[in-house]
Parts: sequence; structure tokens; C-alpha cells
Amino acid sequence: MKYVQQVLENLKKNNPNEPEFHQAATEILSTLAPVVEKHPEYEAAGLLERFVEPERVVMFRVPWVDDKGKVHVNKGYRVQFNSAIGPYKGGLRFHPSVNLSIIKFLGLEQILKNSLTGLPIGGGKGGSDFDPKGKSDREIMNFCQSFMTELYRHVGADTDVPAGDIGVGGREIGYLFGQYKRIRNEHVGVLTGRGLTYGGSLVRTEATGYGLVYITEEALKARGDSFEGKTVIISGSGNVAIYACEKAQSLGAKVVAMYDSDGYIHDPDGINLEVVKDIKEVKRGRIKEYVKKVKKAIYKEGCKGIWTIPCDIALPCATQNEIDAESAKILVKNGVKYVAEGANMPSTLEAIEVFQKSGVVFLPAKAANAGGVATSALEMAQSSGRMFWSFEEVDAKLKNIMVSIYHNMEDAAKEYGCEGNYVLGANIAGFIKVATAMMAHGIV
Ligand code: NDP
Ligand code: 2IT
Repeated sequence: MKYVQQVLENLKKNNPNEPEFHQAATEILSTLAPVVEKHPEYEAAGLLERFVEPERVVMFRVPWVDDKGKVHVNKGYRVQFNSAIGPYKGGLRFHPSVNLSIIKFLGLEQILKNSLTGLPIGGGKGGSDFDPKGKSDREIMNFCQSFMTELYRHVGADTDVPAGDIGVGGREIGYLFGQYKRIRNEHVGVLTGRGLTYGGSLVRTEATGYGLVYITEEALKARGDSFEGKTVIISGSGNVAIYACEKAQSLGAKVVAMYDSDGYIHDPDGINLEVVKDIKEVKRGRIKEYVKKVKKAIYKEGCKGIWTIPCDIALPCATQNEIDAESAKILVKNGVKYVAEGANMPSTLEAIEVFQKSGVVFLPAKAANAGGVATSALEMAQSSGRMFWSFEEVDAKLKNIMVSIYHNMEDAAKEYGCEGNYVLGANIAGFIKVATAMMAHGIV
């Protein structure tokens, strides 16, 4: 459709050198034509042009001092993309690859993901090109304090509520929260993923991985199947990967491989997750140490080889573009039936096409990994109410949300004549709520 194409062309022209942002926008806009056709008032109101333009982008200097007294300067970002349905909400990523393009792709995805949760949260994302790997606790603290010393003026419990993402876990959220509280003299829900002693929610740590497995379980159930006895590959070995593995195993699946950015482990009898947790969560070590503890497992340098291991279900849980068309074809050839994205945009556009053309059940990130941010919104609700729900209560709410997301995207895909196309279903189901709110607010 001409309007959608024009918006995408202009976006590429006006935001050059932002390939990840172009990729996410292409995936989204290429599915929205039927909605825009049904609602000509959207074009008249310049809705798509406004939708793809962040409300605000903050970029700042983050100076910090290492243990040897050397001064370093990193870039800090917060993209406040869309607040139509609630305060900006989305994680902070600390990774050397971070740039504006990556934060904008993540922010754009986050708008629709947050809408899909059914909870009142807008879309935002932030981070830094700081590399937490190999840094001491004190260096991490110095960095987080410096980062928040600028960020505090842009965020707030009713304005913008960041959380974790790659390189930002409980430790970092603690230091960021401590500095915010110190500057503002307010103990409020300005961040989620907080520790349980200072406003955090049970299940938030597990939420993204558990949610990913819950939505995949619903897709299996709809086809008269289950995780029982399935062979699963999970890329990454961080927060999302570990808890996806835990829940999949508890449902009877055999998870045979995981990786970090150096290489992958293959344990055909099933990964011993306690060993992985000890290496990654306790010691902050490398996945290759697994084979020292589990002798029958093998370790291979490099990540790509993981996709050559035959599996029924693939759960990419590391980073963007980790599955290209070549890896997708190998997965399909080896019989993969389900691909559910725990990471954000882990499949290239070409890989998605391979999966969809081969009849693989493909659950896109903005639906499949929404459990993390959904539980963040539950953390916000608990903070506002100054009370806590039990593990079972939060877990039950998370599961309901994931099941609803599955059915909402399924229904939207059917309504628009594309049954089983969950990329289209998730985009449309997420977009309609945001568009309706934006229309109600006038040209803002
Ligand atoms: P973590 O930092 O806990 O773990 C990231 C994992 O991915 C690590 O094993 C890391 O390996 C690996 N990884 C990161 N970058 C690369 C790379 N370039 N190549 C290969 N491996 C890489 O992050 P999370 O588990 O929190 O996040 C993982 C993904 O899930 C991200 O895409 C994130 O955006 C997404 N996500 C996270 C949510 C959350 O609640 N945390 C919610 C929704 C989505 P190494 O240690 O070697 O860097
Ligand atoms: O990509 C994501 O949804 C996250 N990193 C979690 C965001 C959040 O605010 O919990």
C-alpha cells in the first residue's frame, strides 16, 4: 500500500545508517497495510509518521573512573518512543554494540509488545555502549551511578520506568535505584526488576523465560501437542535463556544446547541447569566451563554451529539477528517445528520468511518475550498499591497474559485473512490499541 511504503521510505531516508531500526520498522510496517486501509482516518492524521518517530531521544555522556583511576567516557541513551497507552517502559542494555539504531529498534518493538500485554505501558528503551564484562563490582557501581546521575531527570514512576536487558540484571538495577533514590529522595517504582527487599516482584527474574515457554506451550496445545519429550535448543545463557530452560525442562523437554558469545555447549542427554546457573549467575563465568563439570558434554567455539543441532523447538534467547536465512534453512532441514523468540529480533527478515514458508510455527519476539515487561507492569502495580503478591499469584497472572497474547495474535491473524501468521497477528493486535489511543489524543 502506498501510504505504508511511503512512510517506510521516508523513515529510511530520514534515519540513514540505522539498519536495525530499518529492519524492525520493515517487519512492522509491512504487515499494517490492511489496518490502514480499513482506517483511512489514520493516514489523514499522519498516524504512521508519528508512530515511527520517537517522542523524545535523550543522549548523554557517562564518565566514570575504573579501579586503576583511569577515566572512561561512554555514551548513554534513552529513547522515549511512545506514551499513548502509559508511561514509557522498557529495558536498559549495556553492551559494547549499543548505538542509536539498536536502541530505536528495541524501542519501536517495545511499543507493540507492551500493548500486547494488555497493561498500561508505553514504549521506551535505553542503554549504553559500556561493556560490563570483566569489570569489578565497584566499576559497575561507578558506572551505574554516573549513568543515573543524568538519567534521573528524564525518568519517574509515572513518566518512564526502565528495567534490565542485556548486561543489566539485578546488580545493576540495585545500583541504579540506589542512586535515583539518593538524588530524588524518593523511594518509588522508577525501575522494575528491583530486589525483593526494596520493591521488586516475585517472578520478575524468571518472567521472560517462563513467559516464552508458556506461550510456546499454548501454541503446542493448540496443535494437540506439548513440551514433553521435545528436543529444544536455547541460544544465550543469560537471564532469558536460563529461565526458559528451567521451565521447558519442568514441562518434560530435553534442552540440549546453549551458548554465550564465545561458543556453544552440546549436551545430548540434557543440560544440567544447576551447573549453568552456577557458572553464569554465581561466578559470572563463561559457558565453556560447563564441559569441565559435565564430561560428556562438548564445547565448540563460535555461535552459529548451535543451529546445526537437530531439534523440535528452537528458542533464540541471546541477541538480534542471531539466526540468518542459512541457519533457518538448516533448522528446517533438521525438522524444527516451532521457533519462539526470547530475544528481541533474533531472526533476520530472511530467516522469518524461511520459517513461515516452511510451515514452522513462528512466534515473534514482541509476543513471545512479552512476559518480562508484563511482569514489570505487575511490579509497578504492586508498588503503586504498596503490597506484594505471592509467587503463585504473579506466575498465574503471567501465564494468563501469555495465553491471552497467543489468542489475540491468533485472532487478529485470522480476522485479517492470514491464519497462522503470528508476525502479522502480533503487529496488528498490538498496533490497534496504540493507534486508537493516539487518535483520541489528537495531533500530538
Ligand atoms: P543477559 O545479559 O542476561 O544475557 C545475554 C546472553 O546473550 C548472554 O549469554 C550473552 O553472552 C548472549 N549474547 C549477547 N550478545 C551476544 C552476541 N552479540 N552474540 C552472541 N551472544 C550474545 O541478557 P538477557 O537474557 O536479559 O537478554 C537476552 C535477550 O532477551 C535480549 O535480546 C533482550 O533484549 C531480550 N529480552 C530480555 C528481557 C528481560 O527481561 N531480560 C525481556 C524481553 C526480551 P555473553 O555473556 O558472552 O555476552
Ligand atoms: O525487551 C524487553 O521487553 C525487556 N528488556 C524488559 C523491559 C521491561 O521493562 O521489563
